[in-house]
Amino acid sequence: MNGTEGPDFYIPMSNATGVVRSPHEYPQYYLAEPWVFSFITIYMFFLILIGIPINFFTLCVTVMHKNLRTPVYYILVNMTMADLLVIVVSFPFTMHTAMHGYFVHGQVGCNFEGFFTVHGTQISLWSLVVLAVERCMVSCRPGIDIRYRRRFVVKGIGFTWLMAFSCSLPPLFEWSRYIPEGLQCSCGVDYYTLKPDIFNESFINYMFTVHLIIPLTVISVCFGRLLCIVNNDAIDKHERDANCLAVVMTMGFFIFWLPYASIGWHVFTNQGSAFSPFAMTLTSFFAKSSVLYSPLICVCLDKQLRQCMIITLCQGKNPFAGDVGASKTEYSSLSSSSVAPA
Ligand SMILES: *C/C=C(C)/C=C\C=C(C)\C=C\C1=C(C)CCCC1(C)C
Ligand SMILES: *[C@@H]1O[C@H](CO)[C@@H](O)[C@H](O)[C@H]1NC(C)=O
Ligand SMILES: *[C@@H]1O[C@H](CO)[C@@H](O)[C@H](O)[C@H]1NC(C)=O
Repeated sequence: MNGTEGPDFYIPMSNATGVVRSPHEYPQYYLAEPWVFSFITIYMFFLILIGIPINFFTLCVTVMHKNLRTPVYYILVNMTMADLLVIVVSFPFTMHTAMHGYFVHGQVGCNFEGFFTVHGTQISLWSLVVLAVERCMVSCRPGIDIRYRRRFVVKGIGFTWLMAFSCSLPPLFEWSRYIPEGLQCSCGVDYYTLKPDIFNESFINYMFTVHLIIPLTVISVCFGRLLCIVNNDAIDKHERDANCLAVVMTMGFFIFWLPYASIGWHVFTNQGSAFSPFAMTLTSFFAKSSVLYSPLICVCLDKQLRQCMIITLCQGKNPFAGDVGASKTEYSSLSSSSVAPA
């Protein structure tokens, strides 16, 4: 045996030596030295510390500035909200778990952490799908009505939440399950056992098909069509910049998530074979840092957003108090852009 299976865990280490213990009850210091767990704790702490302000700031700036109320930014708002959800709700659990070296919160904590991580990530993934389709629509049919695009994106955002729920909820209701993985201080879905009583195999196949392959295919088809018109001058410069932003954001997402998805798929298709808990932990914690990439990419690539951020920052001590009058006179050329939300 290459692993030790329990009722609610699977540890990728043989219990021949008798040291393996349930990750819901005992520290897992036989999998890695305690300093590795401390390192993970500090890493999570930094993700929370950096992730909250940059996502929150991006969210505030996008909501506050009227000239950022275009469909592309609606999607950005959806993505930053999803990131915040993951950082605020699920990361503190992960950090606390790593601090103790095992799942101190038990199966409930595991469900909680797994659910919110998968849910937030799926919202981001489906947001990128909606974005790709929207980009395709705008670029292939220039002059399409902005109100139509808005309605499309608003419906699309509803759709992202629906799709996210259809991936994150089933493991809570006995179609597969959330289970500690890697060094046993974060939770993912069960790639490790077949568990026919919870139809694990069908769920993993469903998850990889509907929640990875299909979105990836739709995105590829849309971006494939964008390639043909990349230098078409009939298309507004702003729209072409937005296309570029969409492509880079999507690449960012897959750079963070494909290593984890590949390991999960490998473990699933090679049931019972030996794999390193480090490989799982390394890729899953790398994937967790994806909560930082979308605002960072936008700040780097999007001049308009950057400008709005600078305006917000320079407005005074408390830009969120909405000092509208002053900003209107001081930044006359951009005055229409700095109206506080109603
Ligand atoms: C730290 C916790 C992690 C990484 C939790 C689990 C994540 C999943 C079960 C992820 C599933 C997938 C998502 C959300 C999007 C890309 C494809 C996927 C199926 C690997
Ligand atoms: C591993 O083996 C030891 C000694 O036989 C036993 O006490 C322990 O419960 C086993 N661990 C698991 C998780 O089954
Ligand atoms: C343990 O892993 C090795 C290498 O991955 C594999 O060849 C072997 O069949 C596995 N043993 C069991 C019991 O699955």
